[in-house]
Amino acid sequence: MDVNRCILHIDLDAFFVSVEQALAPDLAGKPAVVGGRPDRRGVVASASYEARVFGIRAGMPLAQAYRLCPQAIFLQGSFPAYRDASEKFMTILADFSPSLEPAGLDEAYLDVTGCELFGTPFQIASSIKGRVKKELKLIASVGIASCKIVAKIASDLGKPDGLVEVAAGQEKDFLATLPVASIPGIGTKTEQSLKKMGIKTVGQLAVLPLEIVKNRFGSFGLMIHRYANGIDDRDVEPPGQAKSISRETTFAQDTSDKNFLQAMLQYLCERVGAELRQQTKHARTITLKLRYSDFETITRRFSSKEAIDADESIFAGAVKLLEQALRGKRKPVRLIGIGVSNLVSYGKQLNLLDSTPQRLEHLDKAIDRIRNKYGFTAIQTGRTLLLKDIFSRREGDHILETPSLYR
Ligand code: TTP
Ligand code: MG
Repeated sequence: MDVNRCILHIDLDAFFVSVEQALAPDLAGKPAVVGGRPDRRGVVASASYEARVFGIRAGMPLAQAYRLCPQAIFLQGSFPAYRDASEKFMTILADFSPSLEPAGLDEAYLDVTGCELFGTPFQIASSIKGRVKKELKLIASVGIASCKIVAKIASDLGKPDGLVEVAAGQEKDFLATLPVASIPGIGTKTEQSLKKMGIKTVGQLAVLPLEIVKNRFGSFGLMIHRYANGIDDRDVEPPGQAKSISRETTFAQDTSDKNFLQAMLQYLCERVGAELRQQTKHARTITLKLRYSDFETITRRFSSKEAIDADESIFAGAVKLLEQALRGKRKPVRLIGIGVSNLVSYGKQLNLLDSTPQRLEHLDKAIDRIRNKYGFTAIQTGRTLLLKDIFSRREGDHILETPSLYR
């Protein structure tokens, strides 16, 4: 606990769907789902709270969502609109404190320590909610606490339209009765393991002897134990220090076709590369994510001393990881994703760091310019031509790839 800090966690309610509802007010108050047509494969990305009454949840197959609520409105989704809303949301937050850390498109941490000028933390949270509602027609849920983890759990607990403040010193009491799954990072697997140990609430986890959590869950165990005790030293880190950039996509059909996988990988590398260059960053680490048909999910990482930003360099690393990952595996692939991290900013060291051949640099720059003007798929390169059919089948706005949530 740090009584000196005051951190807000702000998360928009039913983000994708709420943006759709703000754009088409006749959707307001109705069960609606973003993710695509229910007769296609794919999962629910976002469900309105009206749809959640029927049991629909993010991550659920669309077909199941349809069975639960056939009258729900199923929307394809339009990523540019979400990005636009996200940027406006972050701009509002930045008015309240320079210490702003976006943690996703629709969520952010804001350190308001010493921001008395704008009022008490509760008043700041209320002002944020008011501006988001008025200017974006969206609803924000806010948690206020002395550390990130408690602020995040508090914003989640109050949803929808929440505003929950946890007074300094009350963190442990606040968490004690909540189910362990309230702690971000504790998924079904850990939840089940803890249950077998007789641990159901955060309070029970908090008092477990350290040796037991360490032996059972390693360093992850120590982290959730600290969180369960309301202890989280992480600072709010503004995006200058952005940690990673990633893109992933789920296939319409599971596939073992190596050429196709490589084509999609190249496309995703190009998306990541474009974003990297837009942020004027270089990356030292590449991470491949694969989900197989049976939902087994793996990540493979590669780091080098050299920091890169060229599409071709990212792809070269990624394709090696893909080959390693597929070696000896028979299972078809359901999802593929690529991320870069360990980012460094362009700066005086550019010449030292940047060993990208000039040819590649010019090529990427030229392609970036055209894509910025005419859209990303205006140019398709090399093996991504294989994906032409996919691009042409998907009409209008579509979510082919989403920034992945490697959390
Ligand atoms: P969340 O904030 O987790 O979900 P949400 O905003 O839809 O609902 P709420 O916060 O009220 O519980 O995620 C933000 C957006 O990220 C969400 O609107 C859609 C996208 N997303 C996916 O694409 N896939 C997912 O599995 C999840 C959880 C979210
Ligand atoms: Mg949200």
